[in-house]
Parts: sequence; structure tokens; C-alpha cells
Amino acid sequence: MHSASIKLPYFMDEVVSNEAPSLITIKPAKKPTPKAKKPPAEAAAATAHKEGLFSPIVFGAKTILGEESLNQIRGKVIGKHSEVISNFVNTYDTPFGNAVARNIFAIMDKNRDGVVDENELAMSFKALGFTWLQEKQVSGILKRADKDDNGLIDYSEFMDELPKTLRTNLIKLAKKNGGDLGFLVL
Ligand SMILES: [Ca+2]
Ligand SMILES: [Ca+2]
Repeated sequence: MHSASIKLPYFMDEVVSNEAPSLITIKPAKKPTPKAKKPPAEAAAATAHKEGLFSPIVFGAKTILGEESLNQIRGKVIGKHSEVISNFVNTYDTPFGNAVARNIFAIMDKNRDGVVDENELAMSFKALGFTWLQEKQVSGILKRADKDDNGLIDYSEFMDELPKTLRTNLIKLAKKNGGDLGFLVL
């Protein structure tokens, strides 16, 4: 029977091969190689990394903000590194802006008790050069931020309210100092 079945093939082959194709076609069904679609994902990641554009700026901001003195920030606002602040102004609601705001909070909290009181707030605004903010306005800002009404701005209250305030006043500061606004995207 074996020999017979071996001989038959010649004829059967065609039958088999007629059926086989469909099987074969299914088998090889080469896994769709959508690997070509990975690059886009990587490209997107690369694009995200491009915000590493900010990396040097973050570094710069850290350097500046680490300097303990808000006077220096003011100097930089007006000076060469205004782009650091303009980036904060434009990105205050992004991780970058938040990182800057966190540093600002740490600097404002002079006695390091984890909250900013009205005096610390007033001194900070003064140091930043927000000379137009009178006592009344400072306490208004504090009240607006002080959601739990304890007279102090804690970190989360600060992050909810102060970046906006800083943004507004930094823009005002920039305008005041020569309309050097090319770098501000409003
Ligand atoms: Ca404090
Ligand atoms: Ca509070």
C-alpha cells in the first residue's frame, strides 16, 4: 500500500496541492510585520524628548533658583536669562513650570516651616520687583490662595493659585522693563 500511495502522488499531488495551497497560504500568513509602525511611536517619543529642549533651561532655572535670592531671579528676568522666566510664564501649568514654581515656593518659605505667610509673600513679591503690589493686593492674593482660610499658603494652595499670579506679574514686570516682549507668547 505504501508503494501504491507513493505512486499515486503524481496524480494526487495535484489534488493535494490544490488543497494545500489554502493551508499553506494560511500557515505562512507571515505575521504582519507592523514593525514598520514602531518608528512612529519612537518618533513621538523623540518628539516628547525634544521638550528636552527645556532640559538646559530647567538646568538653568535650577541654577538660578537654587541661588537662594529672589533678587537674582529678578535680575535674570530683566537680563539675559529672561527666557527662563518666559518659559515659566508660558509653561506654568506644565511639569516644567511646576518644577520652577516648587523652587519658588521653597525660596518664598524663608523660615522653612512649609507654609508661606503674608510677610513672606510680601517680601518675595518685593524681591521679585513687583513693586506695584501694595499690602492690600498682597493680602488679597493670599486670601484668594488660602482656601482653608488659616492665613497661610501651604504648598497645594500655592500651586493652585500662585503660578497664575506669578505669571501675570512677571509679564507686567517684563512690560515695565522696556516692552521687551518678543519672548513672551501671550
Ligand atoms: Ca514660612
Ligand atoms: Ca491655607
